[in-house]
Amino acid sequence: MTSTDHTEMWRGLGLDLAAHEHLLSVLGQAYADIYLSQEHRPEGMAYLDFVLSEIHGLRIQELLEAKRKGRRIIGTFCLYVPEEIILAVDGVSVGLCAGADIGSEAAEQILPRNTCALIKSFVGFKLNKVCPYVEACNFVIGETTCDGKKKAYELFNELKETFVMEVPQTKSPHAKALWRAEIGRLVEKIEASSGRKITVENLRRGIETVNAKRAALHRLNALRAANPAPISGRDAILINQTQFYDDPVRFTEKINALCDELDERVARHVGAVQAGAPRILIAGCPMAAPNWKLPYLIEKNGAVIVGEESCVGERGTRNLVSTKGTTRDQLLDNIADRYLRIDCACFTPNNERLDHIPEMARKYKADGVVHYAIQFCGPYTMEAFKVEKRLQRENIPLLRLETDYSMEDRAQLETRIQAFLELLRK
Ligand code: BJ8
Repeated sequence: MTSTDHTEMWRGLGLDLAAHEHLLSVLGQAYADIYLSQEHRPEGMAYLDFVLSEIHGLRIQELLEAKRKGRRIIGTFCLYVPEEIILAVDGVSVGLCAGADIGSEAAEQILPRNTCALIKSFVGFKLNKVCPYVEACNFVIGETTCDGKKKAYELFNELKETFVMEVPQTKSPHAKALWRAEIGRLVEKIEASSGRKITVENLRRGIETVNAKRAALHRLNALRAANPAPISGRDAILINQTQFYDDPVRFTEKINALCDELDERVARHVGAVQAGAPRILIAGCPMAAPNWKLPYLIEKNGAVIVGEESCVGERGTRNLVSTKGTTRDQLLDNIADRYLRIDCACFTPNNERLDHIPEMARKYKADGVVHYAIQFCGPYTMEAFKVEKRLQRENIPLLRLETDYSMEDRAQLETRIQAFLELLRK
C-alpha cells in the first residue's frame, strides 16, 4: 500500500514482517475494489486515498518522530476517552479498535470464541504483531463499557500497559460524580506520564482543536442531507475512520476543503449516485477501519448511505465541549459533561439513542435504517429490539443485521439488503 520502503521501521517496532505484508496486500486489494472503483468521487478524496496508502507508513513515521521529541503516543479504544486531555500535554491520540479478522484465530487462544469481532480483532492484531500503532504507543487507555471489553483489557494489560477508566452505566447524579472523578484520575495519569502540567491554556487549546475537528465533520454530515448526496457513504465512513489516526489540525483543514468542494456539488446538484437512489441511515455498532463490508454491500446495490448513528459517525462527533469557564476544573467539568452525553448501548436506560435514530433519519431524509450489530455484542443486539419498536411507531422501515468481520455471510447479507432496498423503492 505504501510507496516508500518502511521495512526497517516495522522491524524496529517488532512487527511480524510476513504477516504484516499479508495484511497490507489484503487491505490494498480491498481498498481498490471498494473505494477506488467508485465513480463520481469528489476530488478531495485524493487526500484520504493518500492517508490510507500511508496509514502504516508515513503516519507511523510521524508518530515515531513525535515520540523521539518526547511527546506521548496514547492508544484508545472508545469514544469516552477525551482526546482534549491528551492534546493538552501535546500528546497524540490514536484509535486502536480494529475492523479486520486477521488475528482472530490467535485471539481465540486467549478469549472465548463467542467474543465480538471488534475485541478479537484488536487482541489478534497485537498477538499477531501486525499493528504498528499499538507498538508505537507509550500506553493505551481502556474503559469499563461492555463486559467483553473490560475483561479483555485485563488480558491486554499483560501485552501492553492498559490504563482503564471506569465508565458508569447510568447517567444518575451519582454516576456523573464518579465519571468526573475518573476524568480527574485520567488527568493525573497523563500528567505523570508526560511530565507536563495540564493548564487552563493548554486544555482550552485541546478543546478548541477537537471542537474544530468535530465542526468540520458536522459540516460534512449536513451536506449529506442534499439529494442527490454529494458524497458516498463509503467515503464518509472512511473519513470518520481516519479521524482517529490522522493529525487533528491537518485533518480538519482537509475536511473543510473537501466540504467547500461538496458545497459546489450540492449547488450544481452533482451527486455520488443519482437522485432517487434509496437513502439509508446506518445505526448500531462502530465500524472500525477496515470494516467496509456492509457499506459496500449497501451501496453496490444502488443505495446511498446518508448518515451513521455510530461511534464512527455522529454518536462520536455530535456535541462540542463548552469553552466557558476560567479555571481548569471548569473546563474539565465541561469535558465530563460532553462525554457523558454519548448514548452508547452500554448505558441503561439509553433512551437518548432511541430518540436520536429517528431524528437522524428525518434530518438526512433517509428512506430506511439498517441496524448493524456485531455478532455476540450484547448491548447493541439487545437494544436493536427497542430501536425496531420505536421506528415502527414512526413508520421508518428497519433492517436488523448481525454480522462479523468474515466474508462467509456476504451472499446472505446481500440478499437481505437487496430485498430491503426493493421494499424501499416501492
Ligand atoms: S462508546 S459502542 S466505542 S463501548 S461491539 S466491544 S460494545 S461487544 S465498541 Fe463501543 Fe465505546 Fe460504546 Fe462506542 Fe462491546 Fe459490542 Fe463488541 Fe463494542
